[in-house]
Amino acid sequence: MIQDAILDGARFGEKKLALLVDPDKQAPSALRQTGLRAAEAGADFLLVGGSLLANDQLRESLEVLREACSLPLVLFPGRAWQVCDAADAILFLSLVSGRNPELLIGQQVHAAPLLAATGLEVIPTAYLLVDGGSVTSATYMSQTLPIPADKPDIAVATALAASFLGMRMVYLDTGSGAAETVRPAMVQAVKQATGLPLFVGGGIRTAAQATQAARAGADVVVVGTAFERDPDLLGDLCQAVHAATHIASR
Ligand code: 1GP
Repeated sequence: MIQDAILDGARFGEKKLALLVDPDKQAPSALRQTGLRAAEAGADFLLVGGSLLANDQLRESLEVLREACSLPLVLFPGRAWQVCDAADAILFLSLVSGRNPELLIGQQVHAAPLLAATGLEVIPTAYLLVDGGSVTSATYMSQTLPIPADKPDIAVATALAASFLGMRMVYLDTGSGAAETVRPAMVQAVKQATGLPLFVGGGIRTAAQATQAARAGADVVVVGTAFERDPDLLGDLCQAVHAATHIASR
């Protein structure tokens, strides 16, 4: 079970890197190479999805990735129709930083019967968008206000509420391609307050930023845009995240 692997990793301070693959940005024909490179670089799993997903190639994309590598495939859906049984698991997200009922519970109601009919592992995840200095697709498409970057107390209150509602993971995200990453003070505060496995992503482009996120408390560091711009970076980013494991557990 992927959720158990993430929970165990978080318990023992093992840091993971998830590569975000947006099928809108890479044609299925290019994804074989992505899968191969991700496995070779040492990524722990793939997150597949996006805010828009304008093309209808989700299943094909997953099948190509499956054939190219043995990494777990986890859906990161922007909408209910991004449910596909060619993946292994789904981050069942509720956008708790926003007040858009459609993304708090509406889409989830549409997705639930589809999910019940598949064997997909469902991972209940509180999704918090944080201001990263630019309007990202995630913020625009969700029509919600992100949490101000310098207000860790709001992120803590939001993540705690989600944890009391029973959500099992927290994802702090400034959105794909964001100018800035989530600040370490916010990562640290949310991790400390909730103790839940924590995903952190958005705007991570360098090994130093990946290390910073992992050391601050991220259990899973998510990278997308940096890989799209320079696939050769992924090895360094994975190494940086995995090296933080030893630091965190000392
Ligand atoms: C977005 O956290 C992910 O949801 C990844 O962001 O594309 O900026 O790495 P980047």
